[in-house]
This record gives sequence, C-alpha cells and structure tokens, in this order.
Amino acid sequence: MESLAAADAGPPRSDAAPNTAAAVAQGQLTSLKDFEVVEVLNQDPLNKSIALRGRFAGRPDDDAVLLLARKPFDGGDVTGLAGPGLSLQLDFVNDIYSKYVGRPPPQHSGITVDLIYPATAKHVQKHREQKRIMVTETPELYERVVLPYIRAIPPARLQWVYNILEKKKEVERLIFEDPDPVNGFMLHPDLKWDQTSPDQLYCLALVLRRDLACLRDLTADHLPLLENVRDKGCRAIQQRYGVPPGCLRIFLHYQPSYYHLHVHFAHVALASPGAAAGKAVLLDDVIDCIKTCGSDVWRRRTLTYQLGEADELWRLLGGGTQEQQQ
Ligand code: G7M
Repeated sequence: MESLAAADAGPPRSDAAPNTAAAVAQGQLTSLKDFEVVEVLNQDPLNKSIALRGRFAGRPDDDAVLLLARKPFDGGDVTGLAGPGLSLQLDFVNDIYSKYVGRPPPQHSGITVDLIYPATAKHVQKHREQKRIMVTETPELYERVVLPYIRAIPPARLQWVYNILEKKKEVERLIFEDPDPVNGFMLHPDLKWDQTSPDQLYCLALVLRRDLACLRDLTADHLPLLENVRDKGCRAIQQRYGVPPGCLRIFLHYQPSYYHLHVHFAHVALASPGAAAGKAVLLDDVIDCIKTCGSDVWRRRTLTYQLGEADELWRLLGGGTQEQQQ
C-alpha cells in the first residue's frame, strides 16, 4: 500500500528532517504529524495491534517501523471506564442481548506506540506478515551454518543491550541488578510491557557477561548464572509487582532476535506468540537438561524451531528444502 497519509501530508517540509530525527533520538516526539505511512506490514486483530512501515517528512531514505497496540484494560479502575465517561452508540438489541460501540474517556483510550527509527531492512522484514515454517537444526547445521551467521551479525545490533548494561539508557526502569561480573544480570520491564497491569507482566533479564550469545553456549559452568537469574529475578518481581514465581513463565528464545544471553519473565496468563513451542525454551528445562543429560547437551541436541520466511537464517538453512520434504 502506498502513502496512506500522503493525500493530507503535502510536500515534505525541509525543516522537519533534522528536528524529527533529533526528537526521536531524544525521546521528544510529541506527535506523528511528519510521519507518512508507506505500508501496512501486519495486523493482528486478536492482539489488537498493527505494524506499519513509514517515513518522516524530509527523510525519504530512512524507514521507520511503527507498532500500534490497544492498551489492555486496567481491571482495578473499572468505575472510571464503565461509568458516565463512556458514551454508547447502539449496534443492535436482541432479546436480553445488546451490543454498542463505546467511546471511552480519554484516560482509557490510549494505545501503545513503539517506534524503531531508523529501521533496518531486518526490522522491516521481522514485522512484515510472513509465512512461518518449522526447521530442524542438527548440531552439524549449527556449527556449519548458524554459528557463522551469529558471528557475522554486526555488534551494532546489540547497541540497545550495551546501552542498558552501561546504564546509558532505561536507568530509571531498572527493577533489579546483581553486579557480579560472572553470574550477575540486570532486570528491566521488556519493551513490550507498559507496566500498567501485573497480569500482563513481561520483564527481561540481561546477563552482564558478554561471552554468551544464546542457548547453544550454555553448559554446566553456567548453572550458577542461570539459577541466579531465575531465583533473584523471581524475588525482585514478587517484591516489585506482587507476582509470585508460580505465575511466571520464564524462558529463553531459540532462535532469539538478539544474540546476547537474556531471559524472558512473562506472566503465565499472557498469551504471547513468543511463548509458543518452537520459540520458547523454559529456563527450568534448560537447567534440568544440563543436569540430567550432561554439560554439553545444548551443543549436542537437535533443535526444532519456527522461523519466518523472510528471516535470513531460513535461506541459509536451505529455505524450502525442509518444507518440501514434509
Ligand atoms: O527474541 P529475543 O529473545 O531476542 O527477544 C528480545 C526481547 O527484547 C523482546 O522481548 C523485546 O521486546 C525486548 N527488547 C527489544 N529491544 C530493542 C528492547 C529495548 O530497547 N528495551 C527493552 N527493555 N527491551 C527490548
């Protein structure tokens, strides 16, 4: 789809470019008046979200990815929502059943807006609707194809991680920190969570050490690290948000998007696609597997997981071949 907003946008304003870029970098964007939608990348009616590709006026070469999602309801504040502030327009009545379109008061009508700018082709691909396939990665495929792929990823992709670890960004969002250089980690709310309702809780633990890329690197040497992240992460979440360990789904992604070891803590009630089989591996299973099957089990195992068709790994792993064999 070309230029959804182009009709109203008028010619690009030459003064907008530097201001917009600086405002985005400094987190001072107050509206999207200079933003032009170029493409709807994906829509998810279930999660009430949409992913858009667009450009800012005066910056025709820089893509932006904009993720819009309706905020979940806050069950603690129902009187403010289902009260006089909610205006109703009838859709239909049938016997005892009726349906309306409701316009909530301003404090209940927010959406979350995630912006990636400037976005790389990888970001655009990641958020574009695509066919998913399952691939089976043998240890041999890992050594020959996946490991070289991981090693070739430019370090700049991890800049946001290093910004957190060096306390240059998200400092005020820090939930917990264990500064131990070997077993330490930092715990923050994940980008995906706006911290409004604890039953949508989603936190991310980033390990401090920089020599572990993903699940395949984990051995018995890392059991103290993994158990430390689990135990202290759970405790910190319970203290801060009142969510007990039994309500947490704690997992790693394989494949992850970012190859610096990190652990997801998500409320068990959250039906997130990232928690699906073929993507999430429970931290307790990672630990138990090492204990019961041996230190190098994650190097020796064949792992089956989902990939998007647009993912470079899919092509490198012989995209289509495995699918045709089914
Ligand atoms: O798939 P993978 O395991 O690599 O997931 C990475 C996680 O990092 C996702 O859940 C993202 O939502 C989260 N994330 C990504 N970025 C760029 C940021 C960020 O800048 N800050 C925080 N707090 N989380 C992020």
